[in-house]
Amino acid sequence: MTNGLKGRLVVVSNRVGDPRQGSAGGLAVAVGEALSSSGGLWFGWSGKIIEGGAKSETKQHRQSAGNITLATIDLSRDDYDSYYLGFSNRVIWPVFHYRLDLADLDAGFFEGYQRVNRVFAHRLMAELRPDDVIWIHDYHLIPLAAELRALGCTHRIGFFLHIPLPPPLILAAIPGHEWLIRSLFAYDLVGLQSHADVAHFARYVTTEANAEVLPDDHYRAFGRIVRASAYPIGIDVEQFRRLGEAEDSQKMLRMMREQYAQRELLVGVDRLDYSKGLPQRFKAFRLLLARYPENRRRATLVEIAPPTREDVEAYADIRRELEGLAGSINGEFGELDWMPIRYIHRAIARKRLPGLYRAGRVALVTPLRDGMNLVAKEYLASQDPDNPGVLVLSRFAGAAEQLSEALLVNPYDTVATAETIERALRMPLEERRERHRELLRKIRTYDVHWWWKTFLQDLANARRENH
Ligand code: GDG
Repeated sequence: MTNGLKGRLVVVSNRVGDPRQGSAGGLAVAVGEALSSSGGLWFGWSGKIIEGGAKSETKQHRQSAGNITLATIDLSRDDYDSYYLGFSNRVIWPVFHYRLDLADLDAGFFEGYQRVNRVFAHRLMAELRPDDVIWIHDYHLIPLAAELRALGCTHRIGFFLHIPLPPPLILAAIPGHEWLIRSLFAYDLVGLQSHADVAHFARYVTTEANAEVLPDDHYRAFGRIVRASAYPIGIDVEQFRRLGEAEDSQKMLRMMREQYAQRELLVGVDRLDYSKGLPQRFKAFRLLLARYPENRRRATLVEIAPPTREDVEAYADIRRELEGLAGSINGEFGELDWMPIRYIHRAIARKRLPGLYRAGRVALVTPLRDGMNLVAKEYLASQDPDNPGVLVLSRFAGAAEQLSEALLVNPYDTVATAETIERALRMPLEERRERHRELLRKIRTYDVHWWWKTFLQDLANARRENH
């Protein structure tokens, strides 16, 4: 399989993963596959922080992973604090997930964000060949194309935003939002997760930047034309199913079925993040037990929530809140032989995940806001089509636009969510099969191969009046 590009593919993302290591999820798997298909360069931060250095190190690491070259740079402590922890994770992440209350908007991280994007641009320029096609990923690197253009780069450059793009009036809370969105016009193609995100982009650029709307998702503003379209990211369904058939997953499934033989299992798998709606999920589960007592001693919620970004304060808060909630629910309803919630603050190996998903009669994927949510798709791919489980999915996950046959919920409405979980637990086999058949068909059609091929094809065909 090739990626259909004439030139070499150059991927840039904040973190760079070795695609040969099976542990990676989400972005790393998807991008790794696009790169492996015909080789290329993957450029990003090494993950190393240089203590004491004022400026980001110019030392570059280079490594080969099959037909992919991995090129990475280190960051100074200052740059890590302002670019990564600061602007990326204390400003863009919360605001783009509609959480102005958690954003640190007056802390002046902006300069560090700009500086690191400039360093990336300088380092990348030195790597480029004339026919390269560049694909930049995610919110850490929004202005990278603008910095590259400032250095004279005329390559095709695409951008994919993995997180949601909020409505204009939320975006406008970020000091420097005009600059941020203007910098998107340095790309030839901007990919977003959902049609809702594209609508927000269109509304922002027409109202705040007087953009002219052109046919086929093209917009003209700031003297440039950009295309912005939806490319909902998918998973490698067949690979995930194969992972489910392998011994590690089968062992996991057997273990779960033995341990919970008398129970009905609900599963949740999320990076521990305030966008994932975990406290609301626990509260809905508590209401399920309170309002539908037949679930006591039966329904067990297994929540796997490995830590992320623990050096951001909001993450320590959510962890404390969850531990408190799990403890109080287990204290209130638990019995000597039944613990309602198993909350595990550690990752489980990827090769065992399909077994866990398959053991779950119901999956609770209830983020308050999510770009897409791949866990929903992994759960569907892991089910037995003859006896599938039920997906309870937040209407605020990008995935809800596609996966309309899931049971959609408003995660803020814990009473309605509890009712929907009850409905999921009681759903007749025929209805479960029908819904699952349609959902599986969708995730197979719009899988990860579809995602990167369609994006790269559109990037190769993008209008080039800009150059
Ligand atoms: C961002 C956007 C968008 C989770 N726990 C474990 C584990 N995971 C894996 C899952 C899945 C991945 O991590 C999480 O992907 P999501 O899509 O659910 O969410 P984010 O990490 O927030 O990703 C999101 C995505 O980018 C892609 O564009 O869908 O909206 O926020 O693959 O399986 N993997 C292992 N152990 C765990 O405990 N091995």
